[in-house]
Amino acid sequence: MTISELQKARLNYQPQLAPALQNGASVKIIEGKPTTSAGDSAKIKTLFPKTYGSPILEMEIETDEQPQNAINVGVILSGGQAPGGHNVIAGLFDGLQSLDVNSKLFGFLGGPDGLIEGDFVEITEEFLVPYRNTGGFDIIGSGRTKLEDENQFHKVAEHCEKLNISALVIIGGDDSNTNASLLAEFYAQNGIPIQVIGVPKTIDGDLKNEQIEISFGFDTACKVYSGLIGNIMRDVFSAKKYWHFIRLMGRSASHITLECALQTQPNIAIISEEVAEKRKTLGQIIEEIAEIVKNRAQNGENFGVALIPEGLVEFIPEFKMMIAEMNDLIADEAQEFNNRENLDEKTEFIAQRLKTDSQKLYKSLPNLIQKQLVNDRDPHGNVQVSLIETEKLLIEMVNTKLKSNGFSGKFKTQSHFFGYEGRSVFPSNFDANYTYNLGFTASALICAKQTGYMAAVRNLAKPVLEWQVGGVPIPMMMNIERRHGSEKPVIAKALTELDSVPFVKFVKNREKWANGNYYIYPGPVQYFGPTEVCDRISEMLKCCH
Ligand code: FBP
Repeated sequence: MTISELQKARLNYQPQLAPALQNGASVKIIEGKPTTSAGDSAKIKTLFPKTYGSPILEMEIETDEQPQNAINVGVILSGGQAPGGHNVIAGLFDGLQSLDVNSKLFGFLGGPDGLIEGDFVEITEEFLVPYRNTGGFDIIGSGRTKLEDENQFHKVAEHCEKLNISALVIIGGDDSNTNASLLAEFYAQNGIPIQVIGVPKTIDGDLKNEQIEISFGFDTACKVYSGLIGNIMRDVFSAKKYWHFIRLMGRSASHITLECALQTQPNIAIISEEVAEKRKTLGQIIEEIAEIVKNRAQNGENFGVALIPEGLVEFIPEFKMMIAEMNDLIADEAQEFNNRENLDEKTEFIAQRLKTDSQKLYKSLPNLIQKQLVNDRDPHGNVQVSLIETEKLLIEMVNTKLKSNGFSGKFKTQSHFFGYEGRSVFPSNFDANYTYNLGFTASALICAKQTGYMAAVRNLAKPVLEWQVGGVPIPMMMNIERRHGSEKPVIAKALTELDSVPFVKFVKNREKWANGNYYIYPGPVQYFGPTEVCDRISEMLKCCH
């Protein structure tokens, strides 16, 4: 197989290990105080009698090494790709080998489905070699099936028993780690001898809290998007004739948009959480953008760059209400709706039945967006908000607004969506090291006979030699939320906080960036070269320290 020169070079990259792991995965464990949960402690305690209250664990290097037994471990990747997944598996494998060379690692294929169906591959050194330090999740694949009911838990246990697996590692986002915690608790309650350890993954950056500084993949994905945004900015500033509207991935939280804004200094960046907090209407957002376009045009600058978070529309209160009404309508009148022959008729069907306010909003939307709202539905019939081309929605509505205000300048536009470009990239040095340490830490938690923990690496803004590793009990991150009509224990999603250092920094600068041209050109992710270029950490991490 032909591989790129960069891939060849990256295969030889040796991630550094935090000091505690440098003698292998058999470490000294320091227990902290018992913990509680992020919210609803009494309910979480009842739901997790075995794993609630466990202490935070810190690891130190073990100087008095004891011989360890071989362990068989299973691993899955769950949810969307994030740079560094392969290195979590590499770190886990190397950690297990450091305990005993006869330890075995089984990768279950296609995410949770592989665990349920017992579809696996044994991960050996030879198998692993071409994947070290590479992007993607193709080593074993991933999936979005939810692992949450007892039948599934029993099936998983049966497959584990056949392979003599005594621990599972689930690499995923907030939902997958919530499920890892449910699985750990179920096995602990039922005396099934399988430990479960989670690893924090998602480019969205919304799986973080006081103990988990950042999920892996965020650093690389933001560097890729910021590099692309910077390229566009340079083009914009050269040609001076277009406004570029760029929608950035991040299903719900706006961390990616905020991070990219701080890395590149665009003329406009919308942060969904602020929109929700200030209860802004779509009309207000359009007016604010139109105002910036007009002001820049008055200075002779008919160009600019605007960043739009993927999840925006769900954070605009009136839009959220309209989508909820649409979902109900289509569910209640499914047959009538489905009988409508084409998209125009379906659009009309919806337009006529929405309540007054939602109807007004729906009718004000460009036809393209009206159709997308009706057409792109998930398997439950709900609107798939992430597929709505918000950047085009804003362009068209700003254009209309400018015209109705008698704007005489130019508003020529280009639209983009950056998402998949950044999810399977070679991990940055930061993510390559971080993920390798996460995997290795997971093996140390397994060796220490822990369950219901998430692997944690802290002090990430500092060089690897100052990183601290350990484990955080997953119930500690949980609260109770209403999901699909019933109360569920879930890991609280971390949204952008409006008093956080990154957001405050953004607010302080945004007016200046709107009216001037302070673009920063970060360039592509660099893997070799000066440390300030290659080991640059995200603005989000910088602000945390
Ligand atoms: P995870 O939360 O599973 O890591 O996935 C995040 C994400 O990349 C979002 O940013 C995006 O909205 C979504 O996945 C896209 O999902 P899909 O890969 O199914 O198109």
